[in-house]
Amino acid sequence: MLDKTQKDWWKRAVAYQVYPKSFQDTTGSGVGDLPGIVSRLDYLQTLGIDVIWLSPVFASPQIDNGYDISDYRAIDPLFGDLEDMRTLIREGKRRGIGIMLDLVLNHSSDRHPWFQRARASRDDPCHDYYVWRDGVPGQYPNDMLSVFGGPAWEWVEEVGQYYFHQFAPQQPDLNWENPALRRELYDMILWWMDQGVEGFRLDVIDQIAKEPDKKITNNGPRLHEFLRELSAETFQKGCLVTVGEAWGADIQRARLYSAPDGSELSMVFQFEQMVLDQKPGGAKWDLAPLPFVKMKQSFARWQQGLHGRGWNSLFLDNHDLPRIVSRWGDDGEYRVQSAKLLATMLHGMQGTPYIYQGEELGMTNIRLPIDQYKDVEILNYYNEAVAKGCPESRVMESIWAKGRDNARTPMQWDDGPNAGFTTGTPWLPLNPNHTAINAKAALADPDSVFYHYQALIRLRKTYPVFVDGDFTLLDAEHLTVFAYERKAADGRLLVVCHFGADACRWTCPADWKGARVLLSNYAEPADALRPWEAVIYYRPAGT
Ligand code: TEU
Repeated sequence: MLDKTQKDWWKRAVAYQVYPKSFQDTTGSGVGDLPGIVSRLDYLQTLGIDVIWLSPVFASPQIDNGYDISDYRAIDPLFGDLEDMRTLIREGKRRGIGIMLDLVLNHSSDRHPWFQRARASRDDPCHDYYVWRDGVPGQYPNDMLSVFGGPAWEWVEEVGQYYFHQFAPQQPDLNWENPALRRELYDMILWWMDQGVEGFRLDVIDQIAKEPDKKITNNGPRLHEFLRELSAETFQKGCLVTVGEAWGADIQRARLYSAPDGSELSMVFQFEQMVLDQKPGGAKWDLAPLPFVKMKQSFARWQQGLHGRGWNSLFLDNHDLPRIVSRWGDDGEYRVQSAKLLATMLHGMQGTPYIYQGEELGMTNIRLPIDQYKDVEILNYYNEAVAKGCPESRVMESIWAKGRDNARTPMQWDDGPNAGFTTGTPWLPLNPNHTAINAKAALADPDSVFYHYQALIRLRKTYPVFVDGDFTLLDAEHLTVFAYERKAADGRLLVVCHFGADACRWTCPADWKGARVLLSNYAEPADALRPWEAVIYYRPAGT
């Protein structure tokens, strides 16, 4: 177990994201719940993780699956109650697994009492907790659009004003310019810290310092000022792990966010690699092949840019992204090999790895007819694109490739009815491949993707070079091989990953001949790289 009283313990940690709706149902409601997570803690302990990032379980109308919070201090009855949360925290701690809550501080639900008061009267102190502009019905303050489509402004008759929303209209943006609002948020965070949570993930944190009159959404002028205040008033009073979601972060900014003095956060989720396979300047739905060489160079820049000057988070999957094995791997013939390769590529790097539920099983994307999707982003996109005359088949291709529900289908626990996820009707269909791809089968197979992740986690905890080592990209222009070296006081690593189904001649650097193999996705060594082969070599210092 990690000693979480040590400063920067999270640099040695591995995190696991639970999307509660889809993890484990214990009531037959078809929706996962907190007791369900408790019942699977032993599984997570076997995997070897140290913290769970729990997507929001707070009271919410669930317009955006809990990213629309109506009470930050209450658990949504869908998931259980506060007592269940306390049990989860306690039972997790017993197994060395901490809970990171997902704080949505950029916006609340329109059902939050603050907003209910804000929309009723301009004179209410809560009115200024949100972002309002005068106007007349039908004439928006400006032409800004929301991330989920449609205008970013919504008219409220009672006050004769528009409010600003970067996401759905039911997610009004909070006004961080208001000190009383900030204080309310800090008190709420301190309250959760008292409940024993070990960290927080901060939703779209780079969007809090918005200035709609200048059309500024992320990276607003006061962003880092707000973050430093937030951190000093809350996180720095404990020994927590914090990660901010920051689509707009470049390396320069990530150094501020994750400054080694701890003045802001532990680290950020940045998305530079995750947007490479969309058309330059295009929207997420405009598909393009992955530019492999650019992808390697991008990872290398981040590895080197934050080494000693900040801290990376490492992830390929989350609840907003399609399944990585379907996206950058091969979810057909080489599903197992390529899932292991992707894990190896990522877990060999410096940073804190995040595993998204089911990634450790090599879970894949799903193709549903449009009427079976639930995600507000998918449904809005479909309606808008079809109305604009985009052929439906093309719209569906985009949704099947990039839609967020790909990652949100229920966890595949076994080959029984509904994969052991629920005894009721699942809120989102299960992937039909659950009869073959499931946790029970993975645990019974020593060559499974699961055990590969377990091995990677063990290696990180055994060899300091995984945590501390620097990063050198090898053969930068190679079209299928991603190879890099890491070096620290204890020794060196060489990670070699061959992205492709063809055999490939790749010459190991001379000083690596005969080095020990720490982990590979093939049982025996060979002269050429085989389909989706991934190997980690190690040399102790001085050899
Ligand atoms: O995501 C932020 C965000 O910008 C995403 O909506 C992103 O643009 C989209 O998912 C790409 O497909 C966070 C949460 O992770 C997401 O689940 C929420 O819907 C969103 O914020 C609003 O809270």
